[in-house]
Amino acid sequence: MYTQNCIQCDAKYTPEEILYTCPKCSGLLEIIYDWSGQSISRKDFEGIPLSLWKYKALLPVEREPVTTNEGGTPLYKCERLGESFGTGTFYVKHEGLNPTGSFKDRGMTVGVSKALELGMKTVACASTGNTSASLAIYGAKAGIPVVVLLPAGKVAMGKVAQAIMHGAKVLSIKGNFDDALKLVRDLCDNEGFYLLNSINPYRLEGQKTIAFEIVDQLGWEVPDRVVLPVGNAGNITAIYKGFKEFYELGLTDKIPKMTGIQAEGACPVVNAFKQRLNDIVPVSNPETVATAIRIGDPVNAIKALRAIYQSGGLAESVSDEEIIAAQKDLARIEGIGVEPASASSVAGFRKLFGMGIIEPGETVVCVTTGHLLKDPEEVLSICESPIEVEATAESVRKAVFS
Ligand code: AN7
Repeated sequence: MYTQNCIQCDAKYTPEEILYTCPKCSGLLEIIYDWSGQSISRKDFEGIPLSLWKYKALLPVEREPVTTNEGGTPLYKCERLGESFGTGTFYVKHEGLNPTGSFKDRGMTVGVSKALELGMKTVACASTGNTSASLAIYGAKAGIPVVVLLPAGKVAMGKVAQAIMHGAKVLSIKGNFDDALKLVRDLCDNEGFYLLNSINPYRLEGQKTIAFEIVDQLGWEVPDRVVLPVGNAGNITAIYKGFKEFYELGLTDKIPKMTGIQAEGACPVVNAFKQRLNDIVPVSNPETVATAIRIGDPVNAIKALRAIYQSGGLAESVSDEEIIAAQKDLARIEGIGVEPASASSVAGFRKLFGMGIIEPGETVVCVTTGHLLKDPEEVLSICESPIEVEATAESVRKAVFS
């Protein structure tokens, strides 16, 4: 049993109500479970291969899910890169290895399953790219139409390719992501489309499984800190909720310090955190190489700031240069290929360790949220070009040894 609860005025709504914010006070909603009378123990999860639906008992979906095998992503131990930072080993949870190449699939398998359960006929979202790619495949699999609104000229090529190939109706909006989100909210309110941005509390339920998997992969240990990129601020909220639920169920004994990283040109959550505020002042012209997190007015900011304060975590910004350096180091030292937004987690970890804020000996997990192939154009713009050679053995040898 669960309800949709307002985080602000604590009003409670039944699971069937189609709501994105509280009708009474406009507060954000979250799914709250009543697990009393149910006994959930570590044993229930043992011996089952890692995947999102391994945790169905803790998810708000009753029907057969719309799934393409999401979750079960690797947790890599990064010894060499950690040594080069001077921190020692840290972990990378590589969410880029989900079906569409980003963590969004966790939210969408749950969100689209819920859409069918609620009898919704069309699903929609605004997106900096990954959300649209993900919604497109789950809409295709569910056999329902998908409408996505993208900020024109600011979405990485791989993501647009996915959205159009999987049959979504793709609109390119002459504005930024924040404009596109306002427009799609209006469209959903007026046309009865189901909104699957991270303001949808059901979508975030899928994403909380990142926390469950980290605990599972560490053998029921909870890391001291989880570092991740923050854009619309849904994922940090969701992962915190996952750790909190395991803790409240008595399955674990602590909650990690949630550490959110934003790009310098798009960092309203960091600005709010540094002034110890409970809400943000939007950034009007966000800009960064990490287009996935080029967001000035994150809808989940209030939830994210709560997650950060309650867990004793923090928020920090990184420059585009620091993001690119971390992206290259992950690729070349650890063999982990990520898109720029994802590399911001590792860039932030490196910076915070350098500042003495993250301490030696902490167990740290950085979440890399999207795959390298999402944004090949950025890669070509920051890496050496292939060397053109004549098709002769001599010119090949010359080029190899030059
Ligand atoms: C790779 O696809 O907002 O803080 O519309 O694609 O939960 O928003 C993407 C966000 C981090 C930020 N890393 O997560 C979208 C979108 C990658 C992302 C984020 C995104 P949130």
